[in-house]
Amino acid sequence: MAFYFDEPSRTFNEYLLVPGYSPETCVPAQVSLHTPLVKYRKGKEECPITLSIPMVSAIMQSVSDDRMAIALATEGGLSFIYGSQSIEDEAAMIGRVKDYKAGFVTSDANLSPDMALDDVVRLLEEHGHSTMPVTEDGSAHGKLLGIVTGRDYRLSRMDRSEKVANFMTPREKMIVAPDGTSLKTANDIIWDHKLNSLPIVDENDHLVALVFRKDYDSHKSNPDELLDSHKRYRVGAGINTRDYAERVPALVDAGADVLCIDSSEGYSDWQRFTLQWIRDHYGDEVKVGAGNVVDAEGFRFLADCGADFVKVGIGGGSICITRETKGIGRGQATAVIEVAKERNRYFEETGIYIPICSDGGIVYDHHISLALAMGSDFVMLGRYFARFDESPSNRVMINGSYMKEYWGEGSARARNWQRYDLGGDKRGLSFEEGVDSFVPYAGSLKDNVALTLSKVRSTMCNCGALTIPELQEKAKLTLVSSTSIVEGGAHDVMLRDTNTFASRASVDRDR
Ligand code: MZP
Repeated sequence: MAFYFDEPSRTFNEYLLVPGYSPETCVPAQVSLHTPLVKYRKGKEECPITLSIPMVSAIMQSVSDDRMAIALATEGGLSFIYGSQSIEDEAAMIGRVKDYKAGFVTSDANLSPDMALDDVVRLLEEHGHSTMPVTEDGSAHGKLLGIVTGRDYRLSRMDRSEKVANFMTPREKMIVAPDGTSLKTANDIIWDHKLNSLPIVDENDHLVALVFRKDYDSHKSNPDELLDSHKRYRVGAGINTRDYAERVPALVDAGADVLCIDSSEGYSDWQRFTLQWIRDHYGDEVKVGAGNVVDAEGFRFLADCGADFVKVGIGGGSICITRETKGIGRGQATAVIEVAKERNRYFEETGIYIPICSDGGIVYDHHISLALAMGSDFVMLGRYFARFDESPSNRVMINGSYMKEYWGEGSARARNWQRYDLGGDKRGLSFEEGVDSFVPYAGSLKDNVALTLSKVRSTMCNCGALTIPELQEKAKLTLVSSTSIVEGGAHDVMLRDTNTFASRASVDRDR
């Protein structure tokens, strides 16, 4: 006979945290949000990779590319670059994150000396940048011969066919700095010589990057930024259970710090084979998360297969229709609570702590606090990050409001069939498990993450916790009745802002 769980499966919205004692030392400024990303012998050794904030971005085409990864690592979180693209393209995105040096820009509008003023005007229109290095072959890293800025030409007086070589500021009149110069030194040179930009060149006088005066303030180092031992941003990468023998080496070579098997359902031999292949070829050197699972058995299986972290959640994603389509899944809160208990049992038995990630279904900012309190070490978010400037999708105007496109990996648009693969020769999506949608545009990642985390810190203080482990230890959680959920929002008043009234459920979501 089938097995029946005793409890109904519940979502985050059905729980609240009951405050604990807050001593006077428990203030948001003192809260640390550091949290382990991969398994380690807790109490005996340091975790090899620790996140500064408990947020990672979803392994999705509409969420995590190199730009998102840089923005999120700057704040202390981590992106998993989507795997539903060619191995070369995914590795190139990883490479761009690892090569990125805050404040050092690879020039995308470049000239060669035999180009004409007309080309300058065209590039200006295309890229909007008025500073254009002139290199021997017109490439971003060619031998530097000069530079053209708005001060070098006058459109009203010059012929459009005039050669760049005749009006550029030549190399011998330029101030440059050698490769390896720090951002601070570059900035000092810019100020000392009253420059707008400073080209960085290698020992052969080839252009490496440009540093701009206007960028300096926005690139002052951020105390939380997530860096590797070479001071490069950390980045994760999604993999699948089909082409790992080719994809994993390419991603590791490109510098990926951690991998994650991206699958809608992880309690399977396909994950076991993938993890085994990685352990056979790289030992413990390559860190890899697995999932998704929603119960103790699934966790135990992936832990025994060697997963470095385990992702929890099936069917709770905002764009996910897996529960409707296939009737599988579990309420996210119940899944996290059960998996966290099993994780703790596993730790008691083995001394190895395997972080768990609550993936999908975070609607309000306080759901992050609930997920952490219930035992998650970090959360993965798709819809949340898709709303920001840094997500890869288009911003569009719909009915007078800006929206960003957001589509599921199981939608016909993403066609990520490997995520739903159950073996066999058949390849391709046979039915959709995700939708193609819009989410309200919300501005910059930095501002939104800061606000979200200020709420998490504040909740933690209400619970008397200054760290995530302390929150997990001290949290007191209560189920709420459907009537008390109504009481939880503004009620029995007429809101001045009718839009807010029309979508009460959007306080955090649609900010
Ligand atoms: P959310 O933050 O938008 O609620 O959920 C994001 C999560 O949904 C992803 O991390 C992934 O686990 C899951 N996802 C992605 N695509 C689909 C789909 O097409 C999906 N069904 O469920």
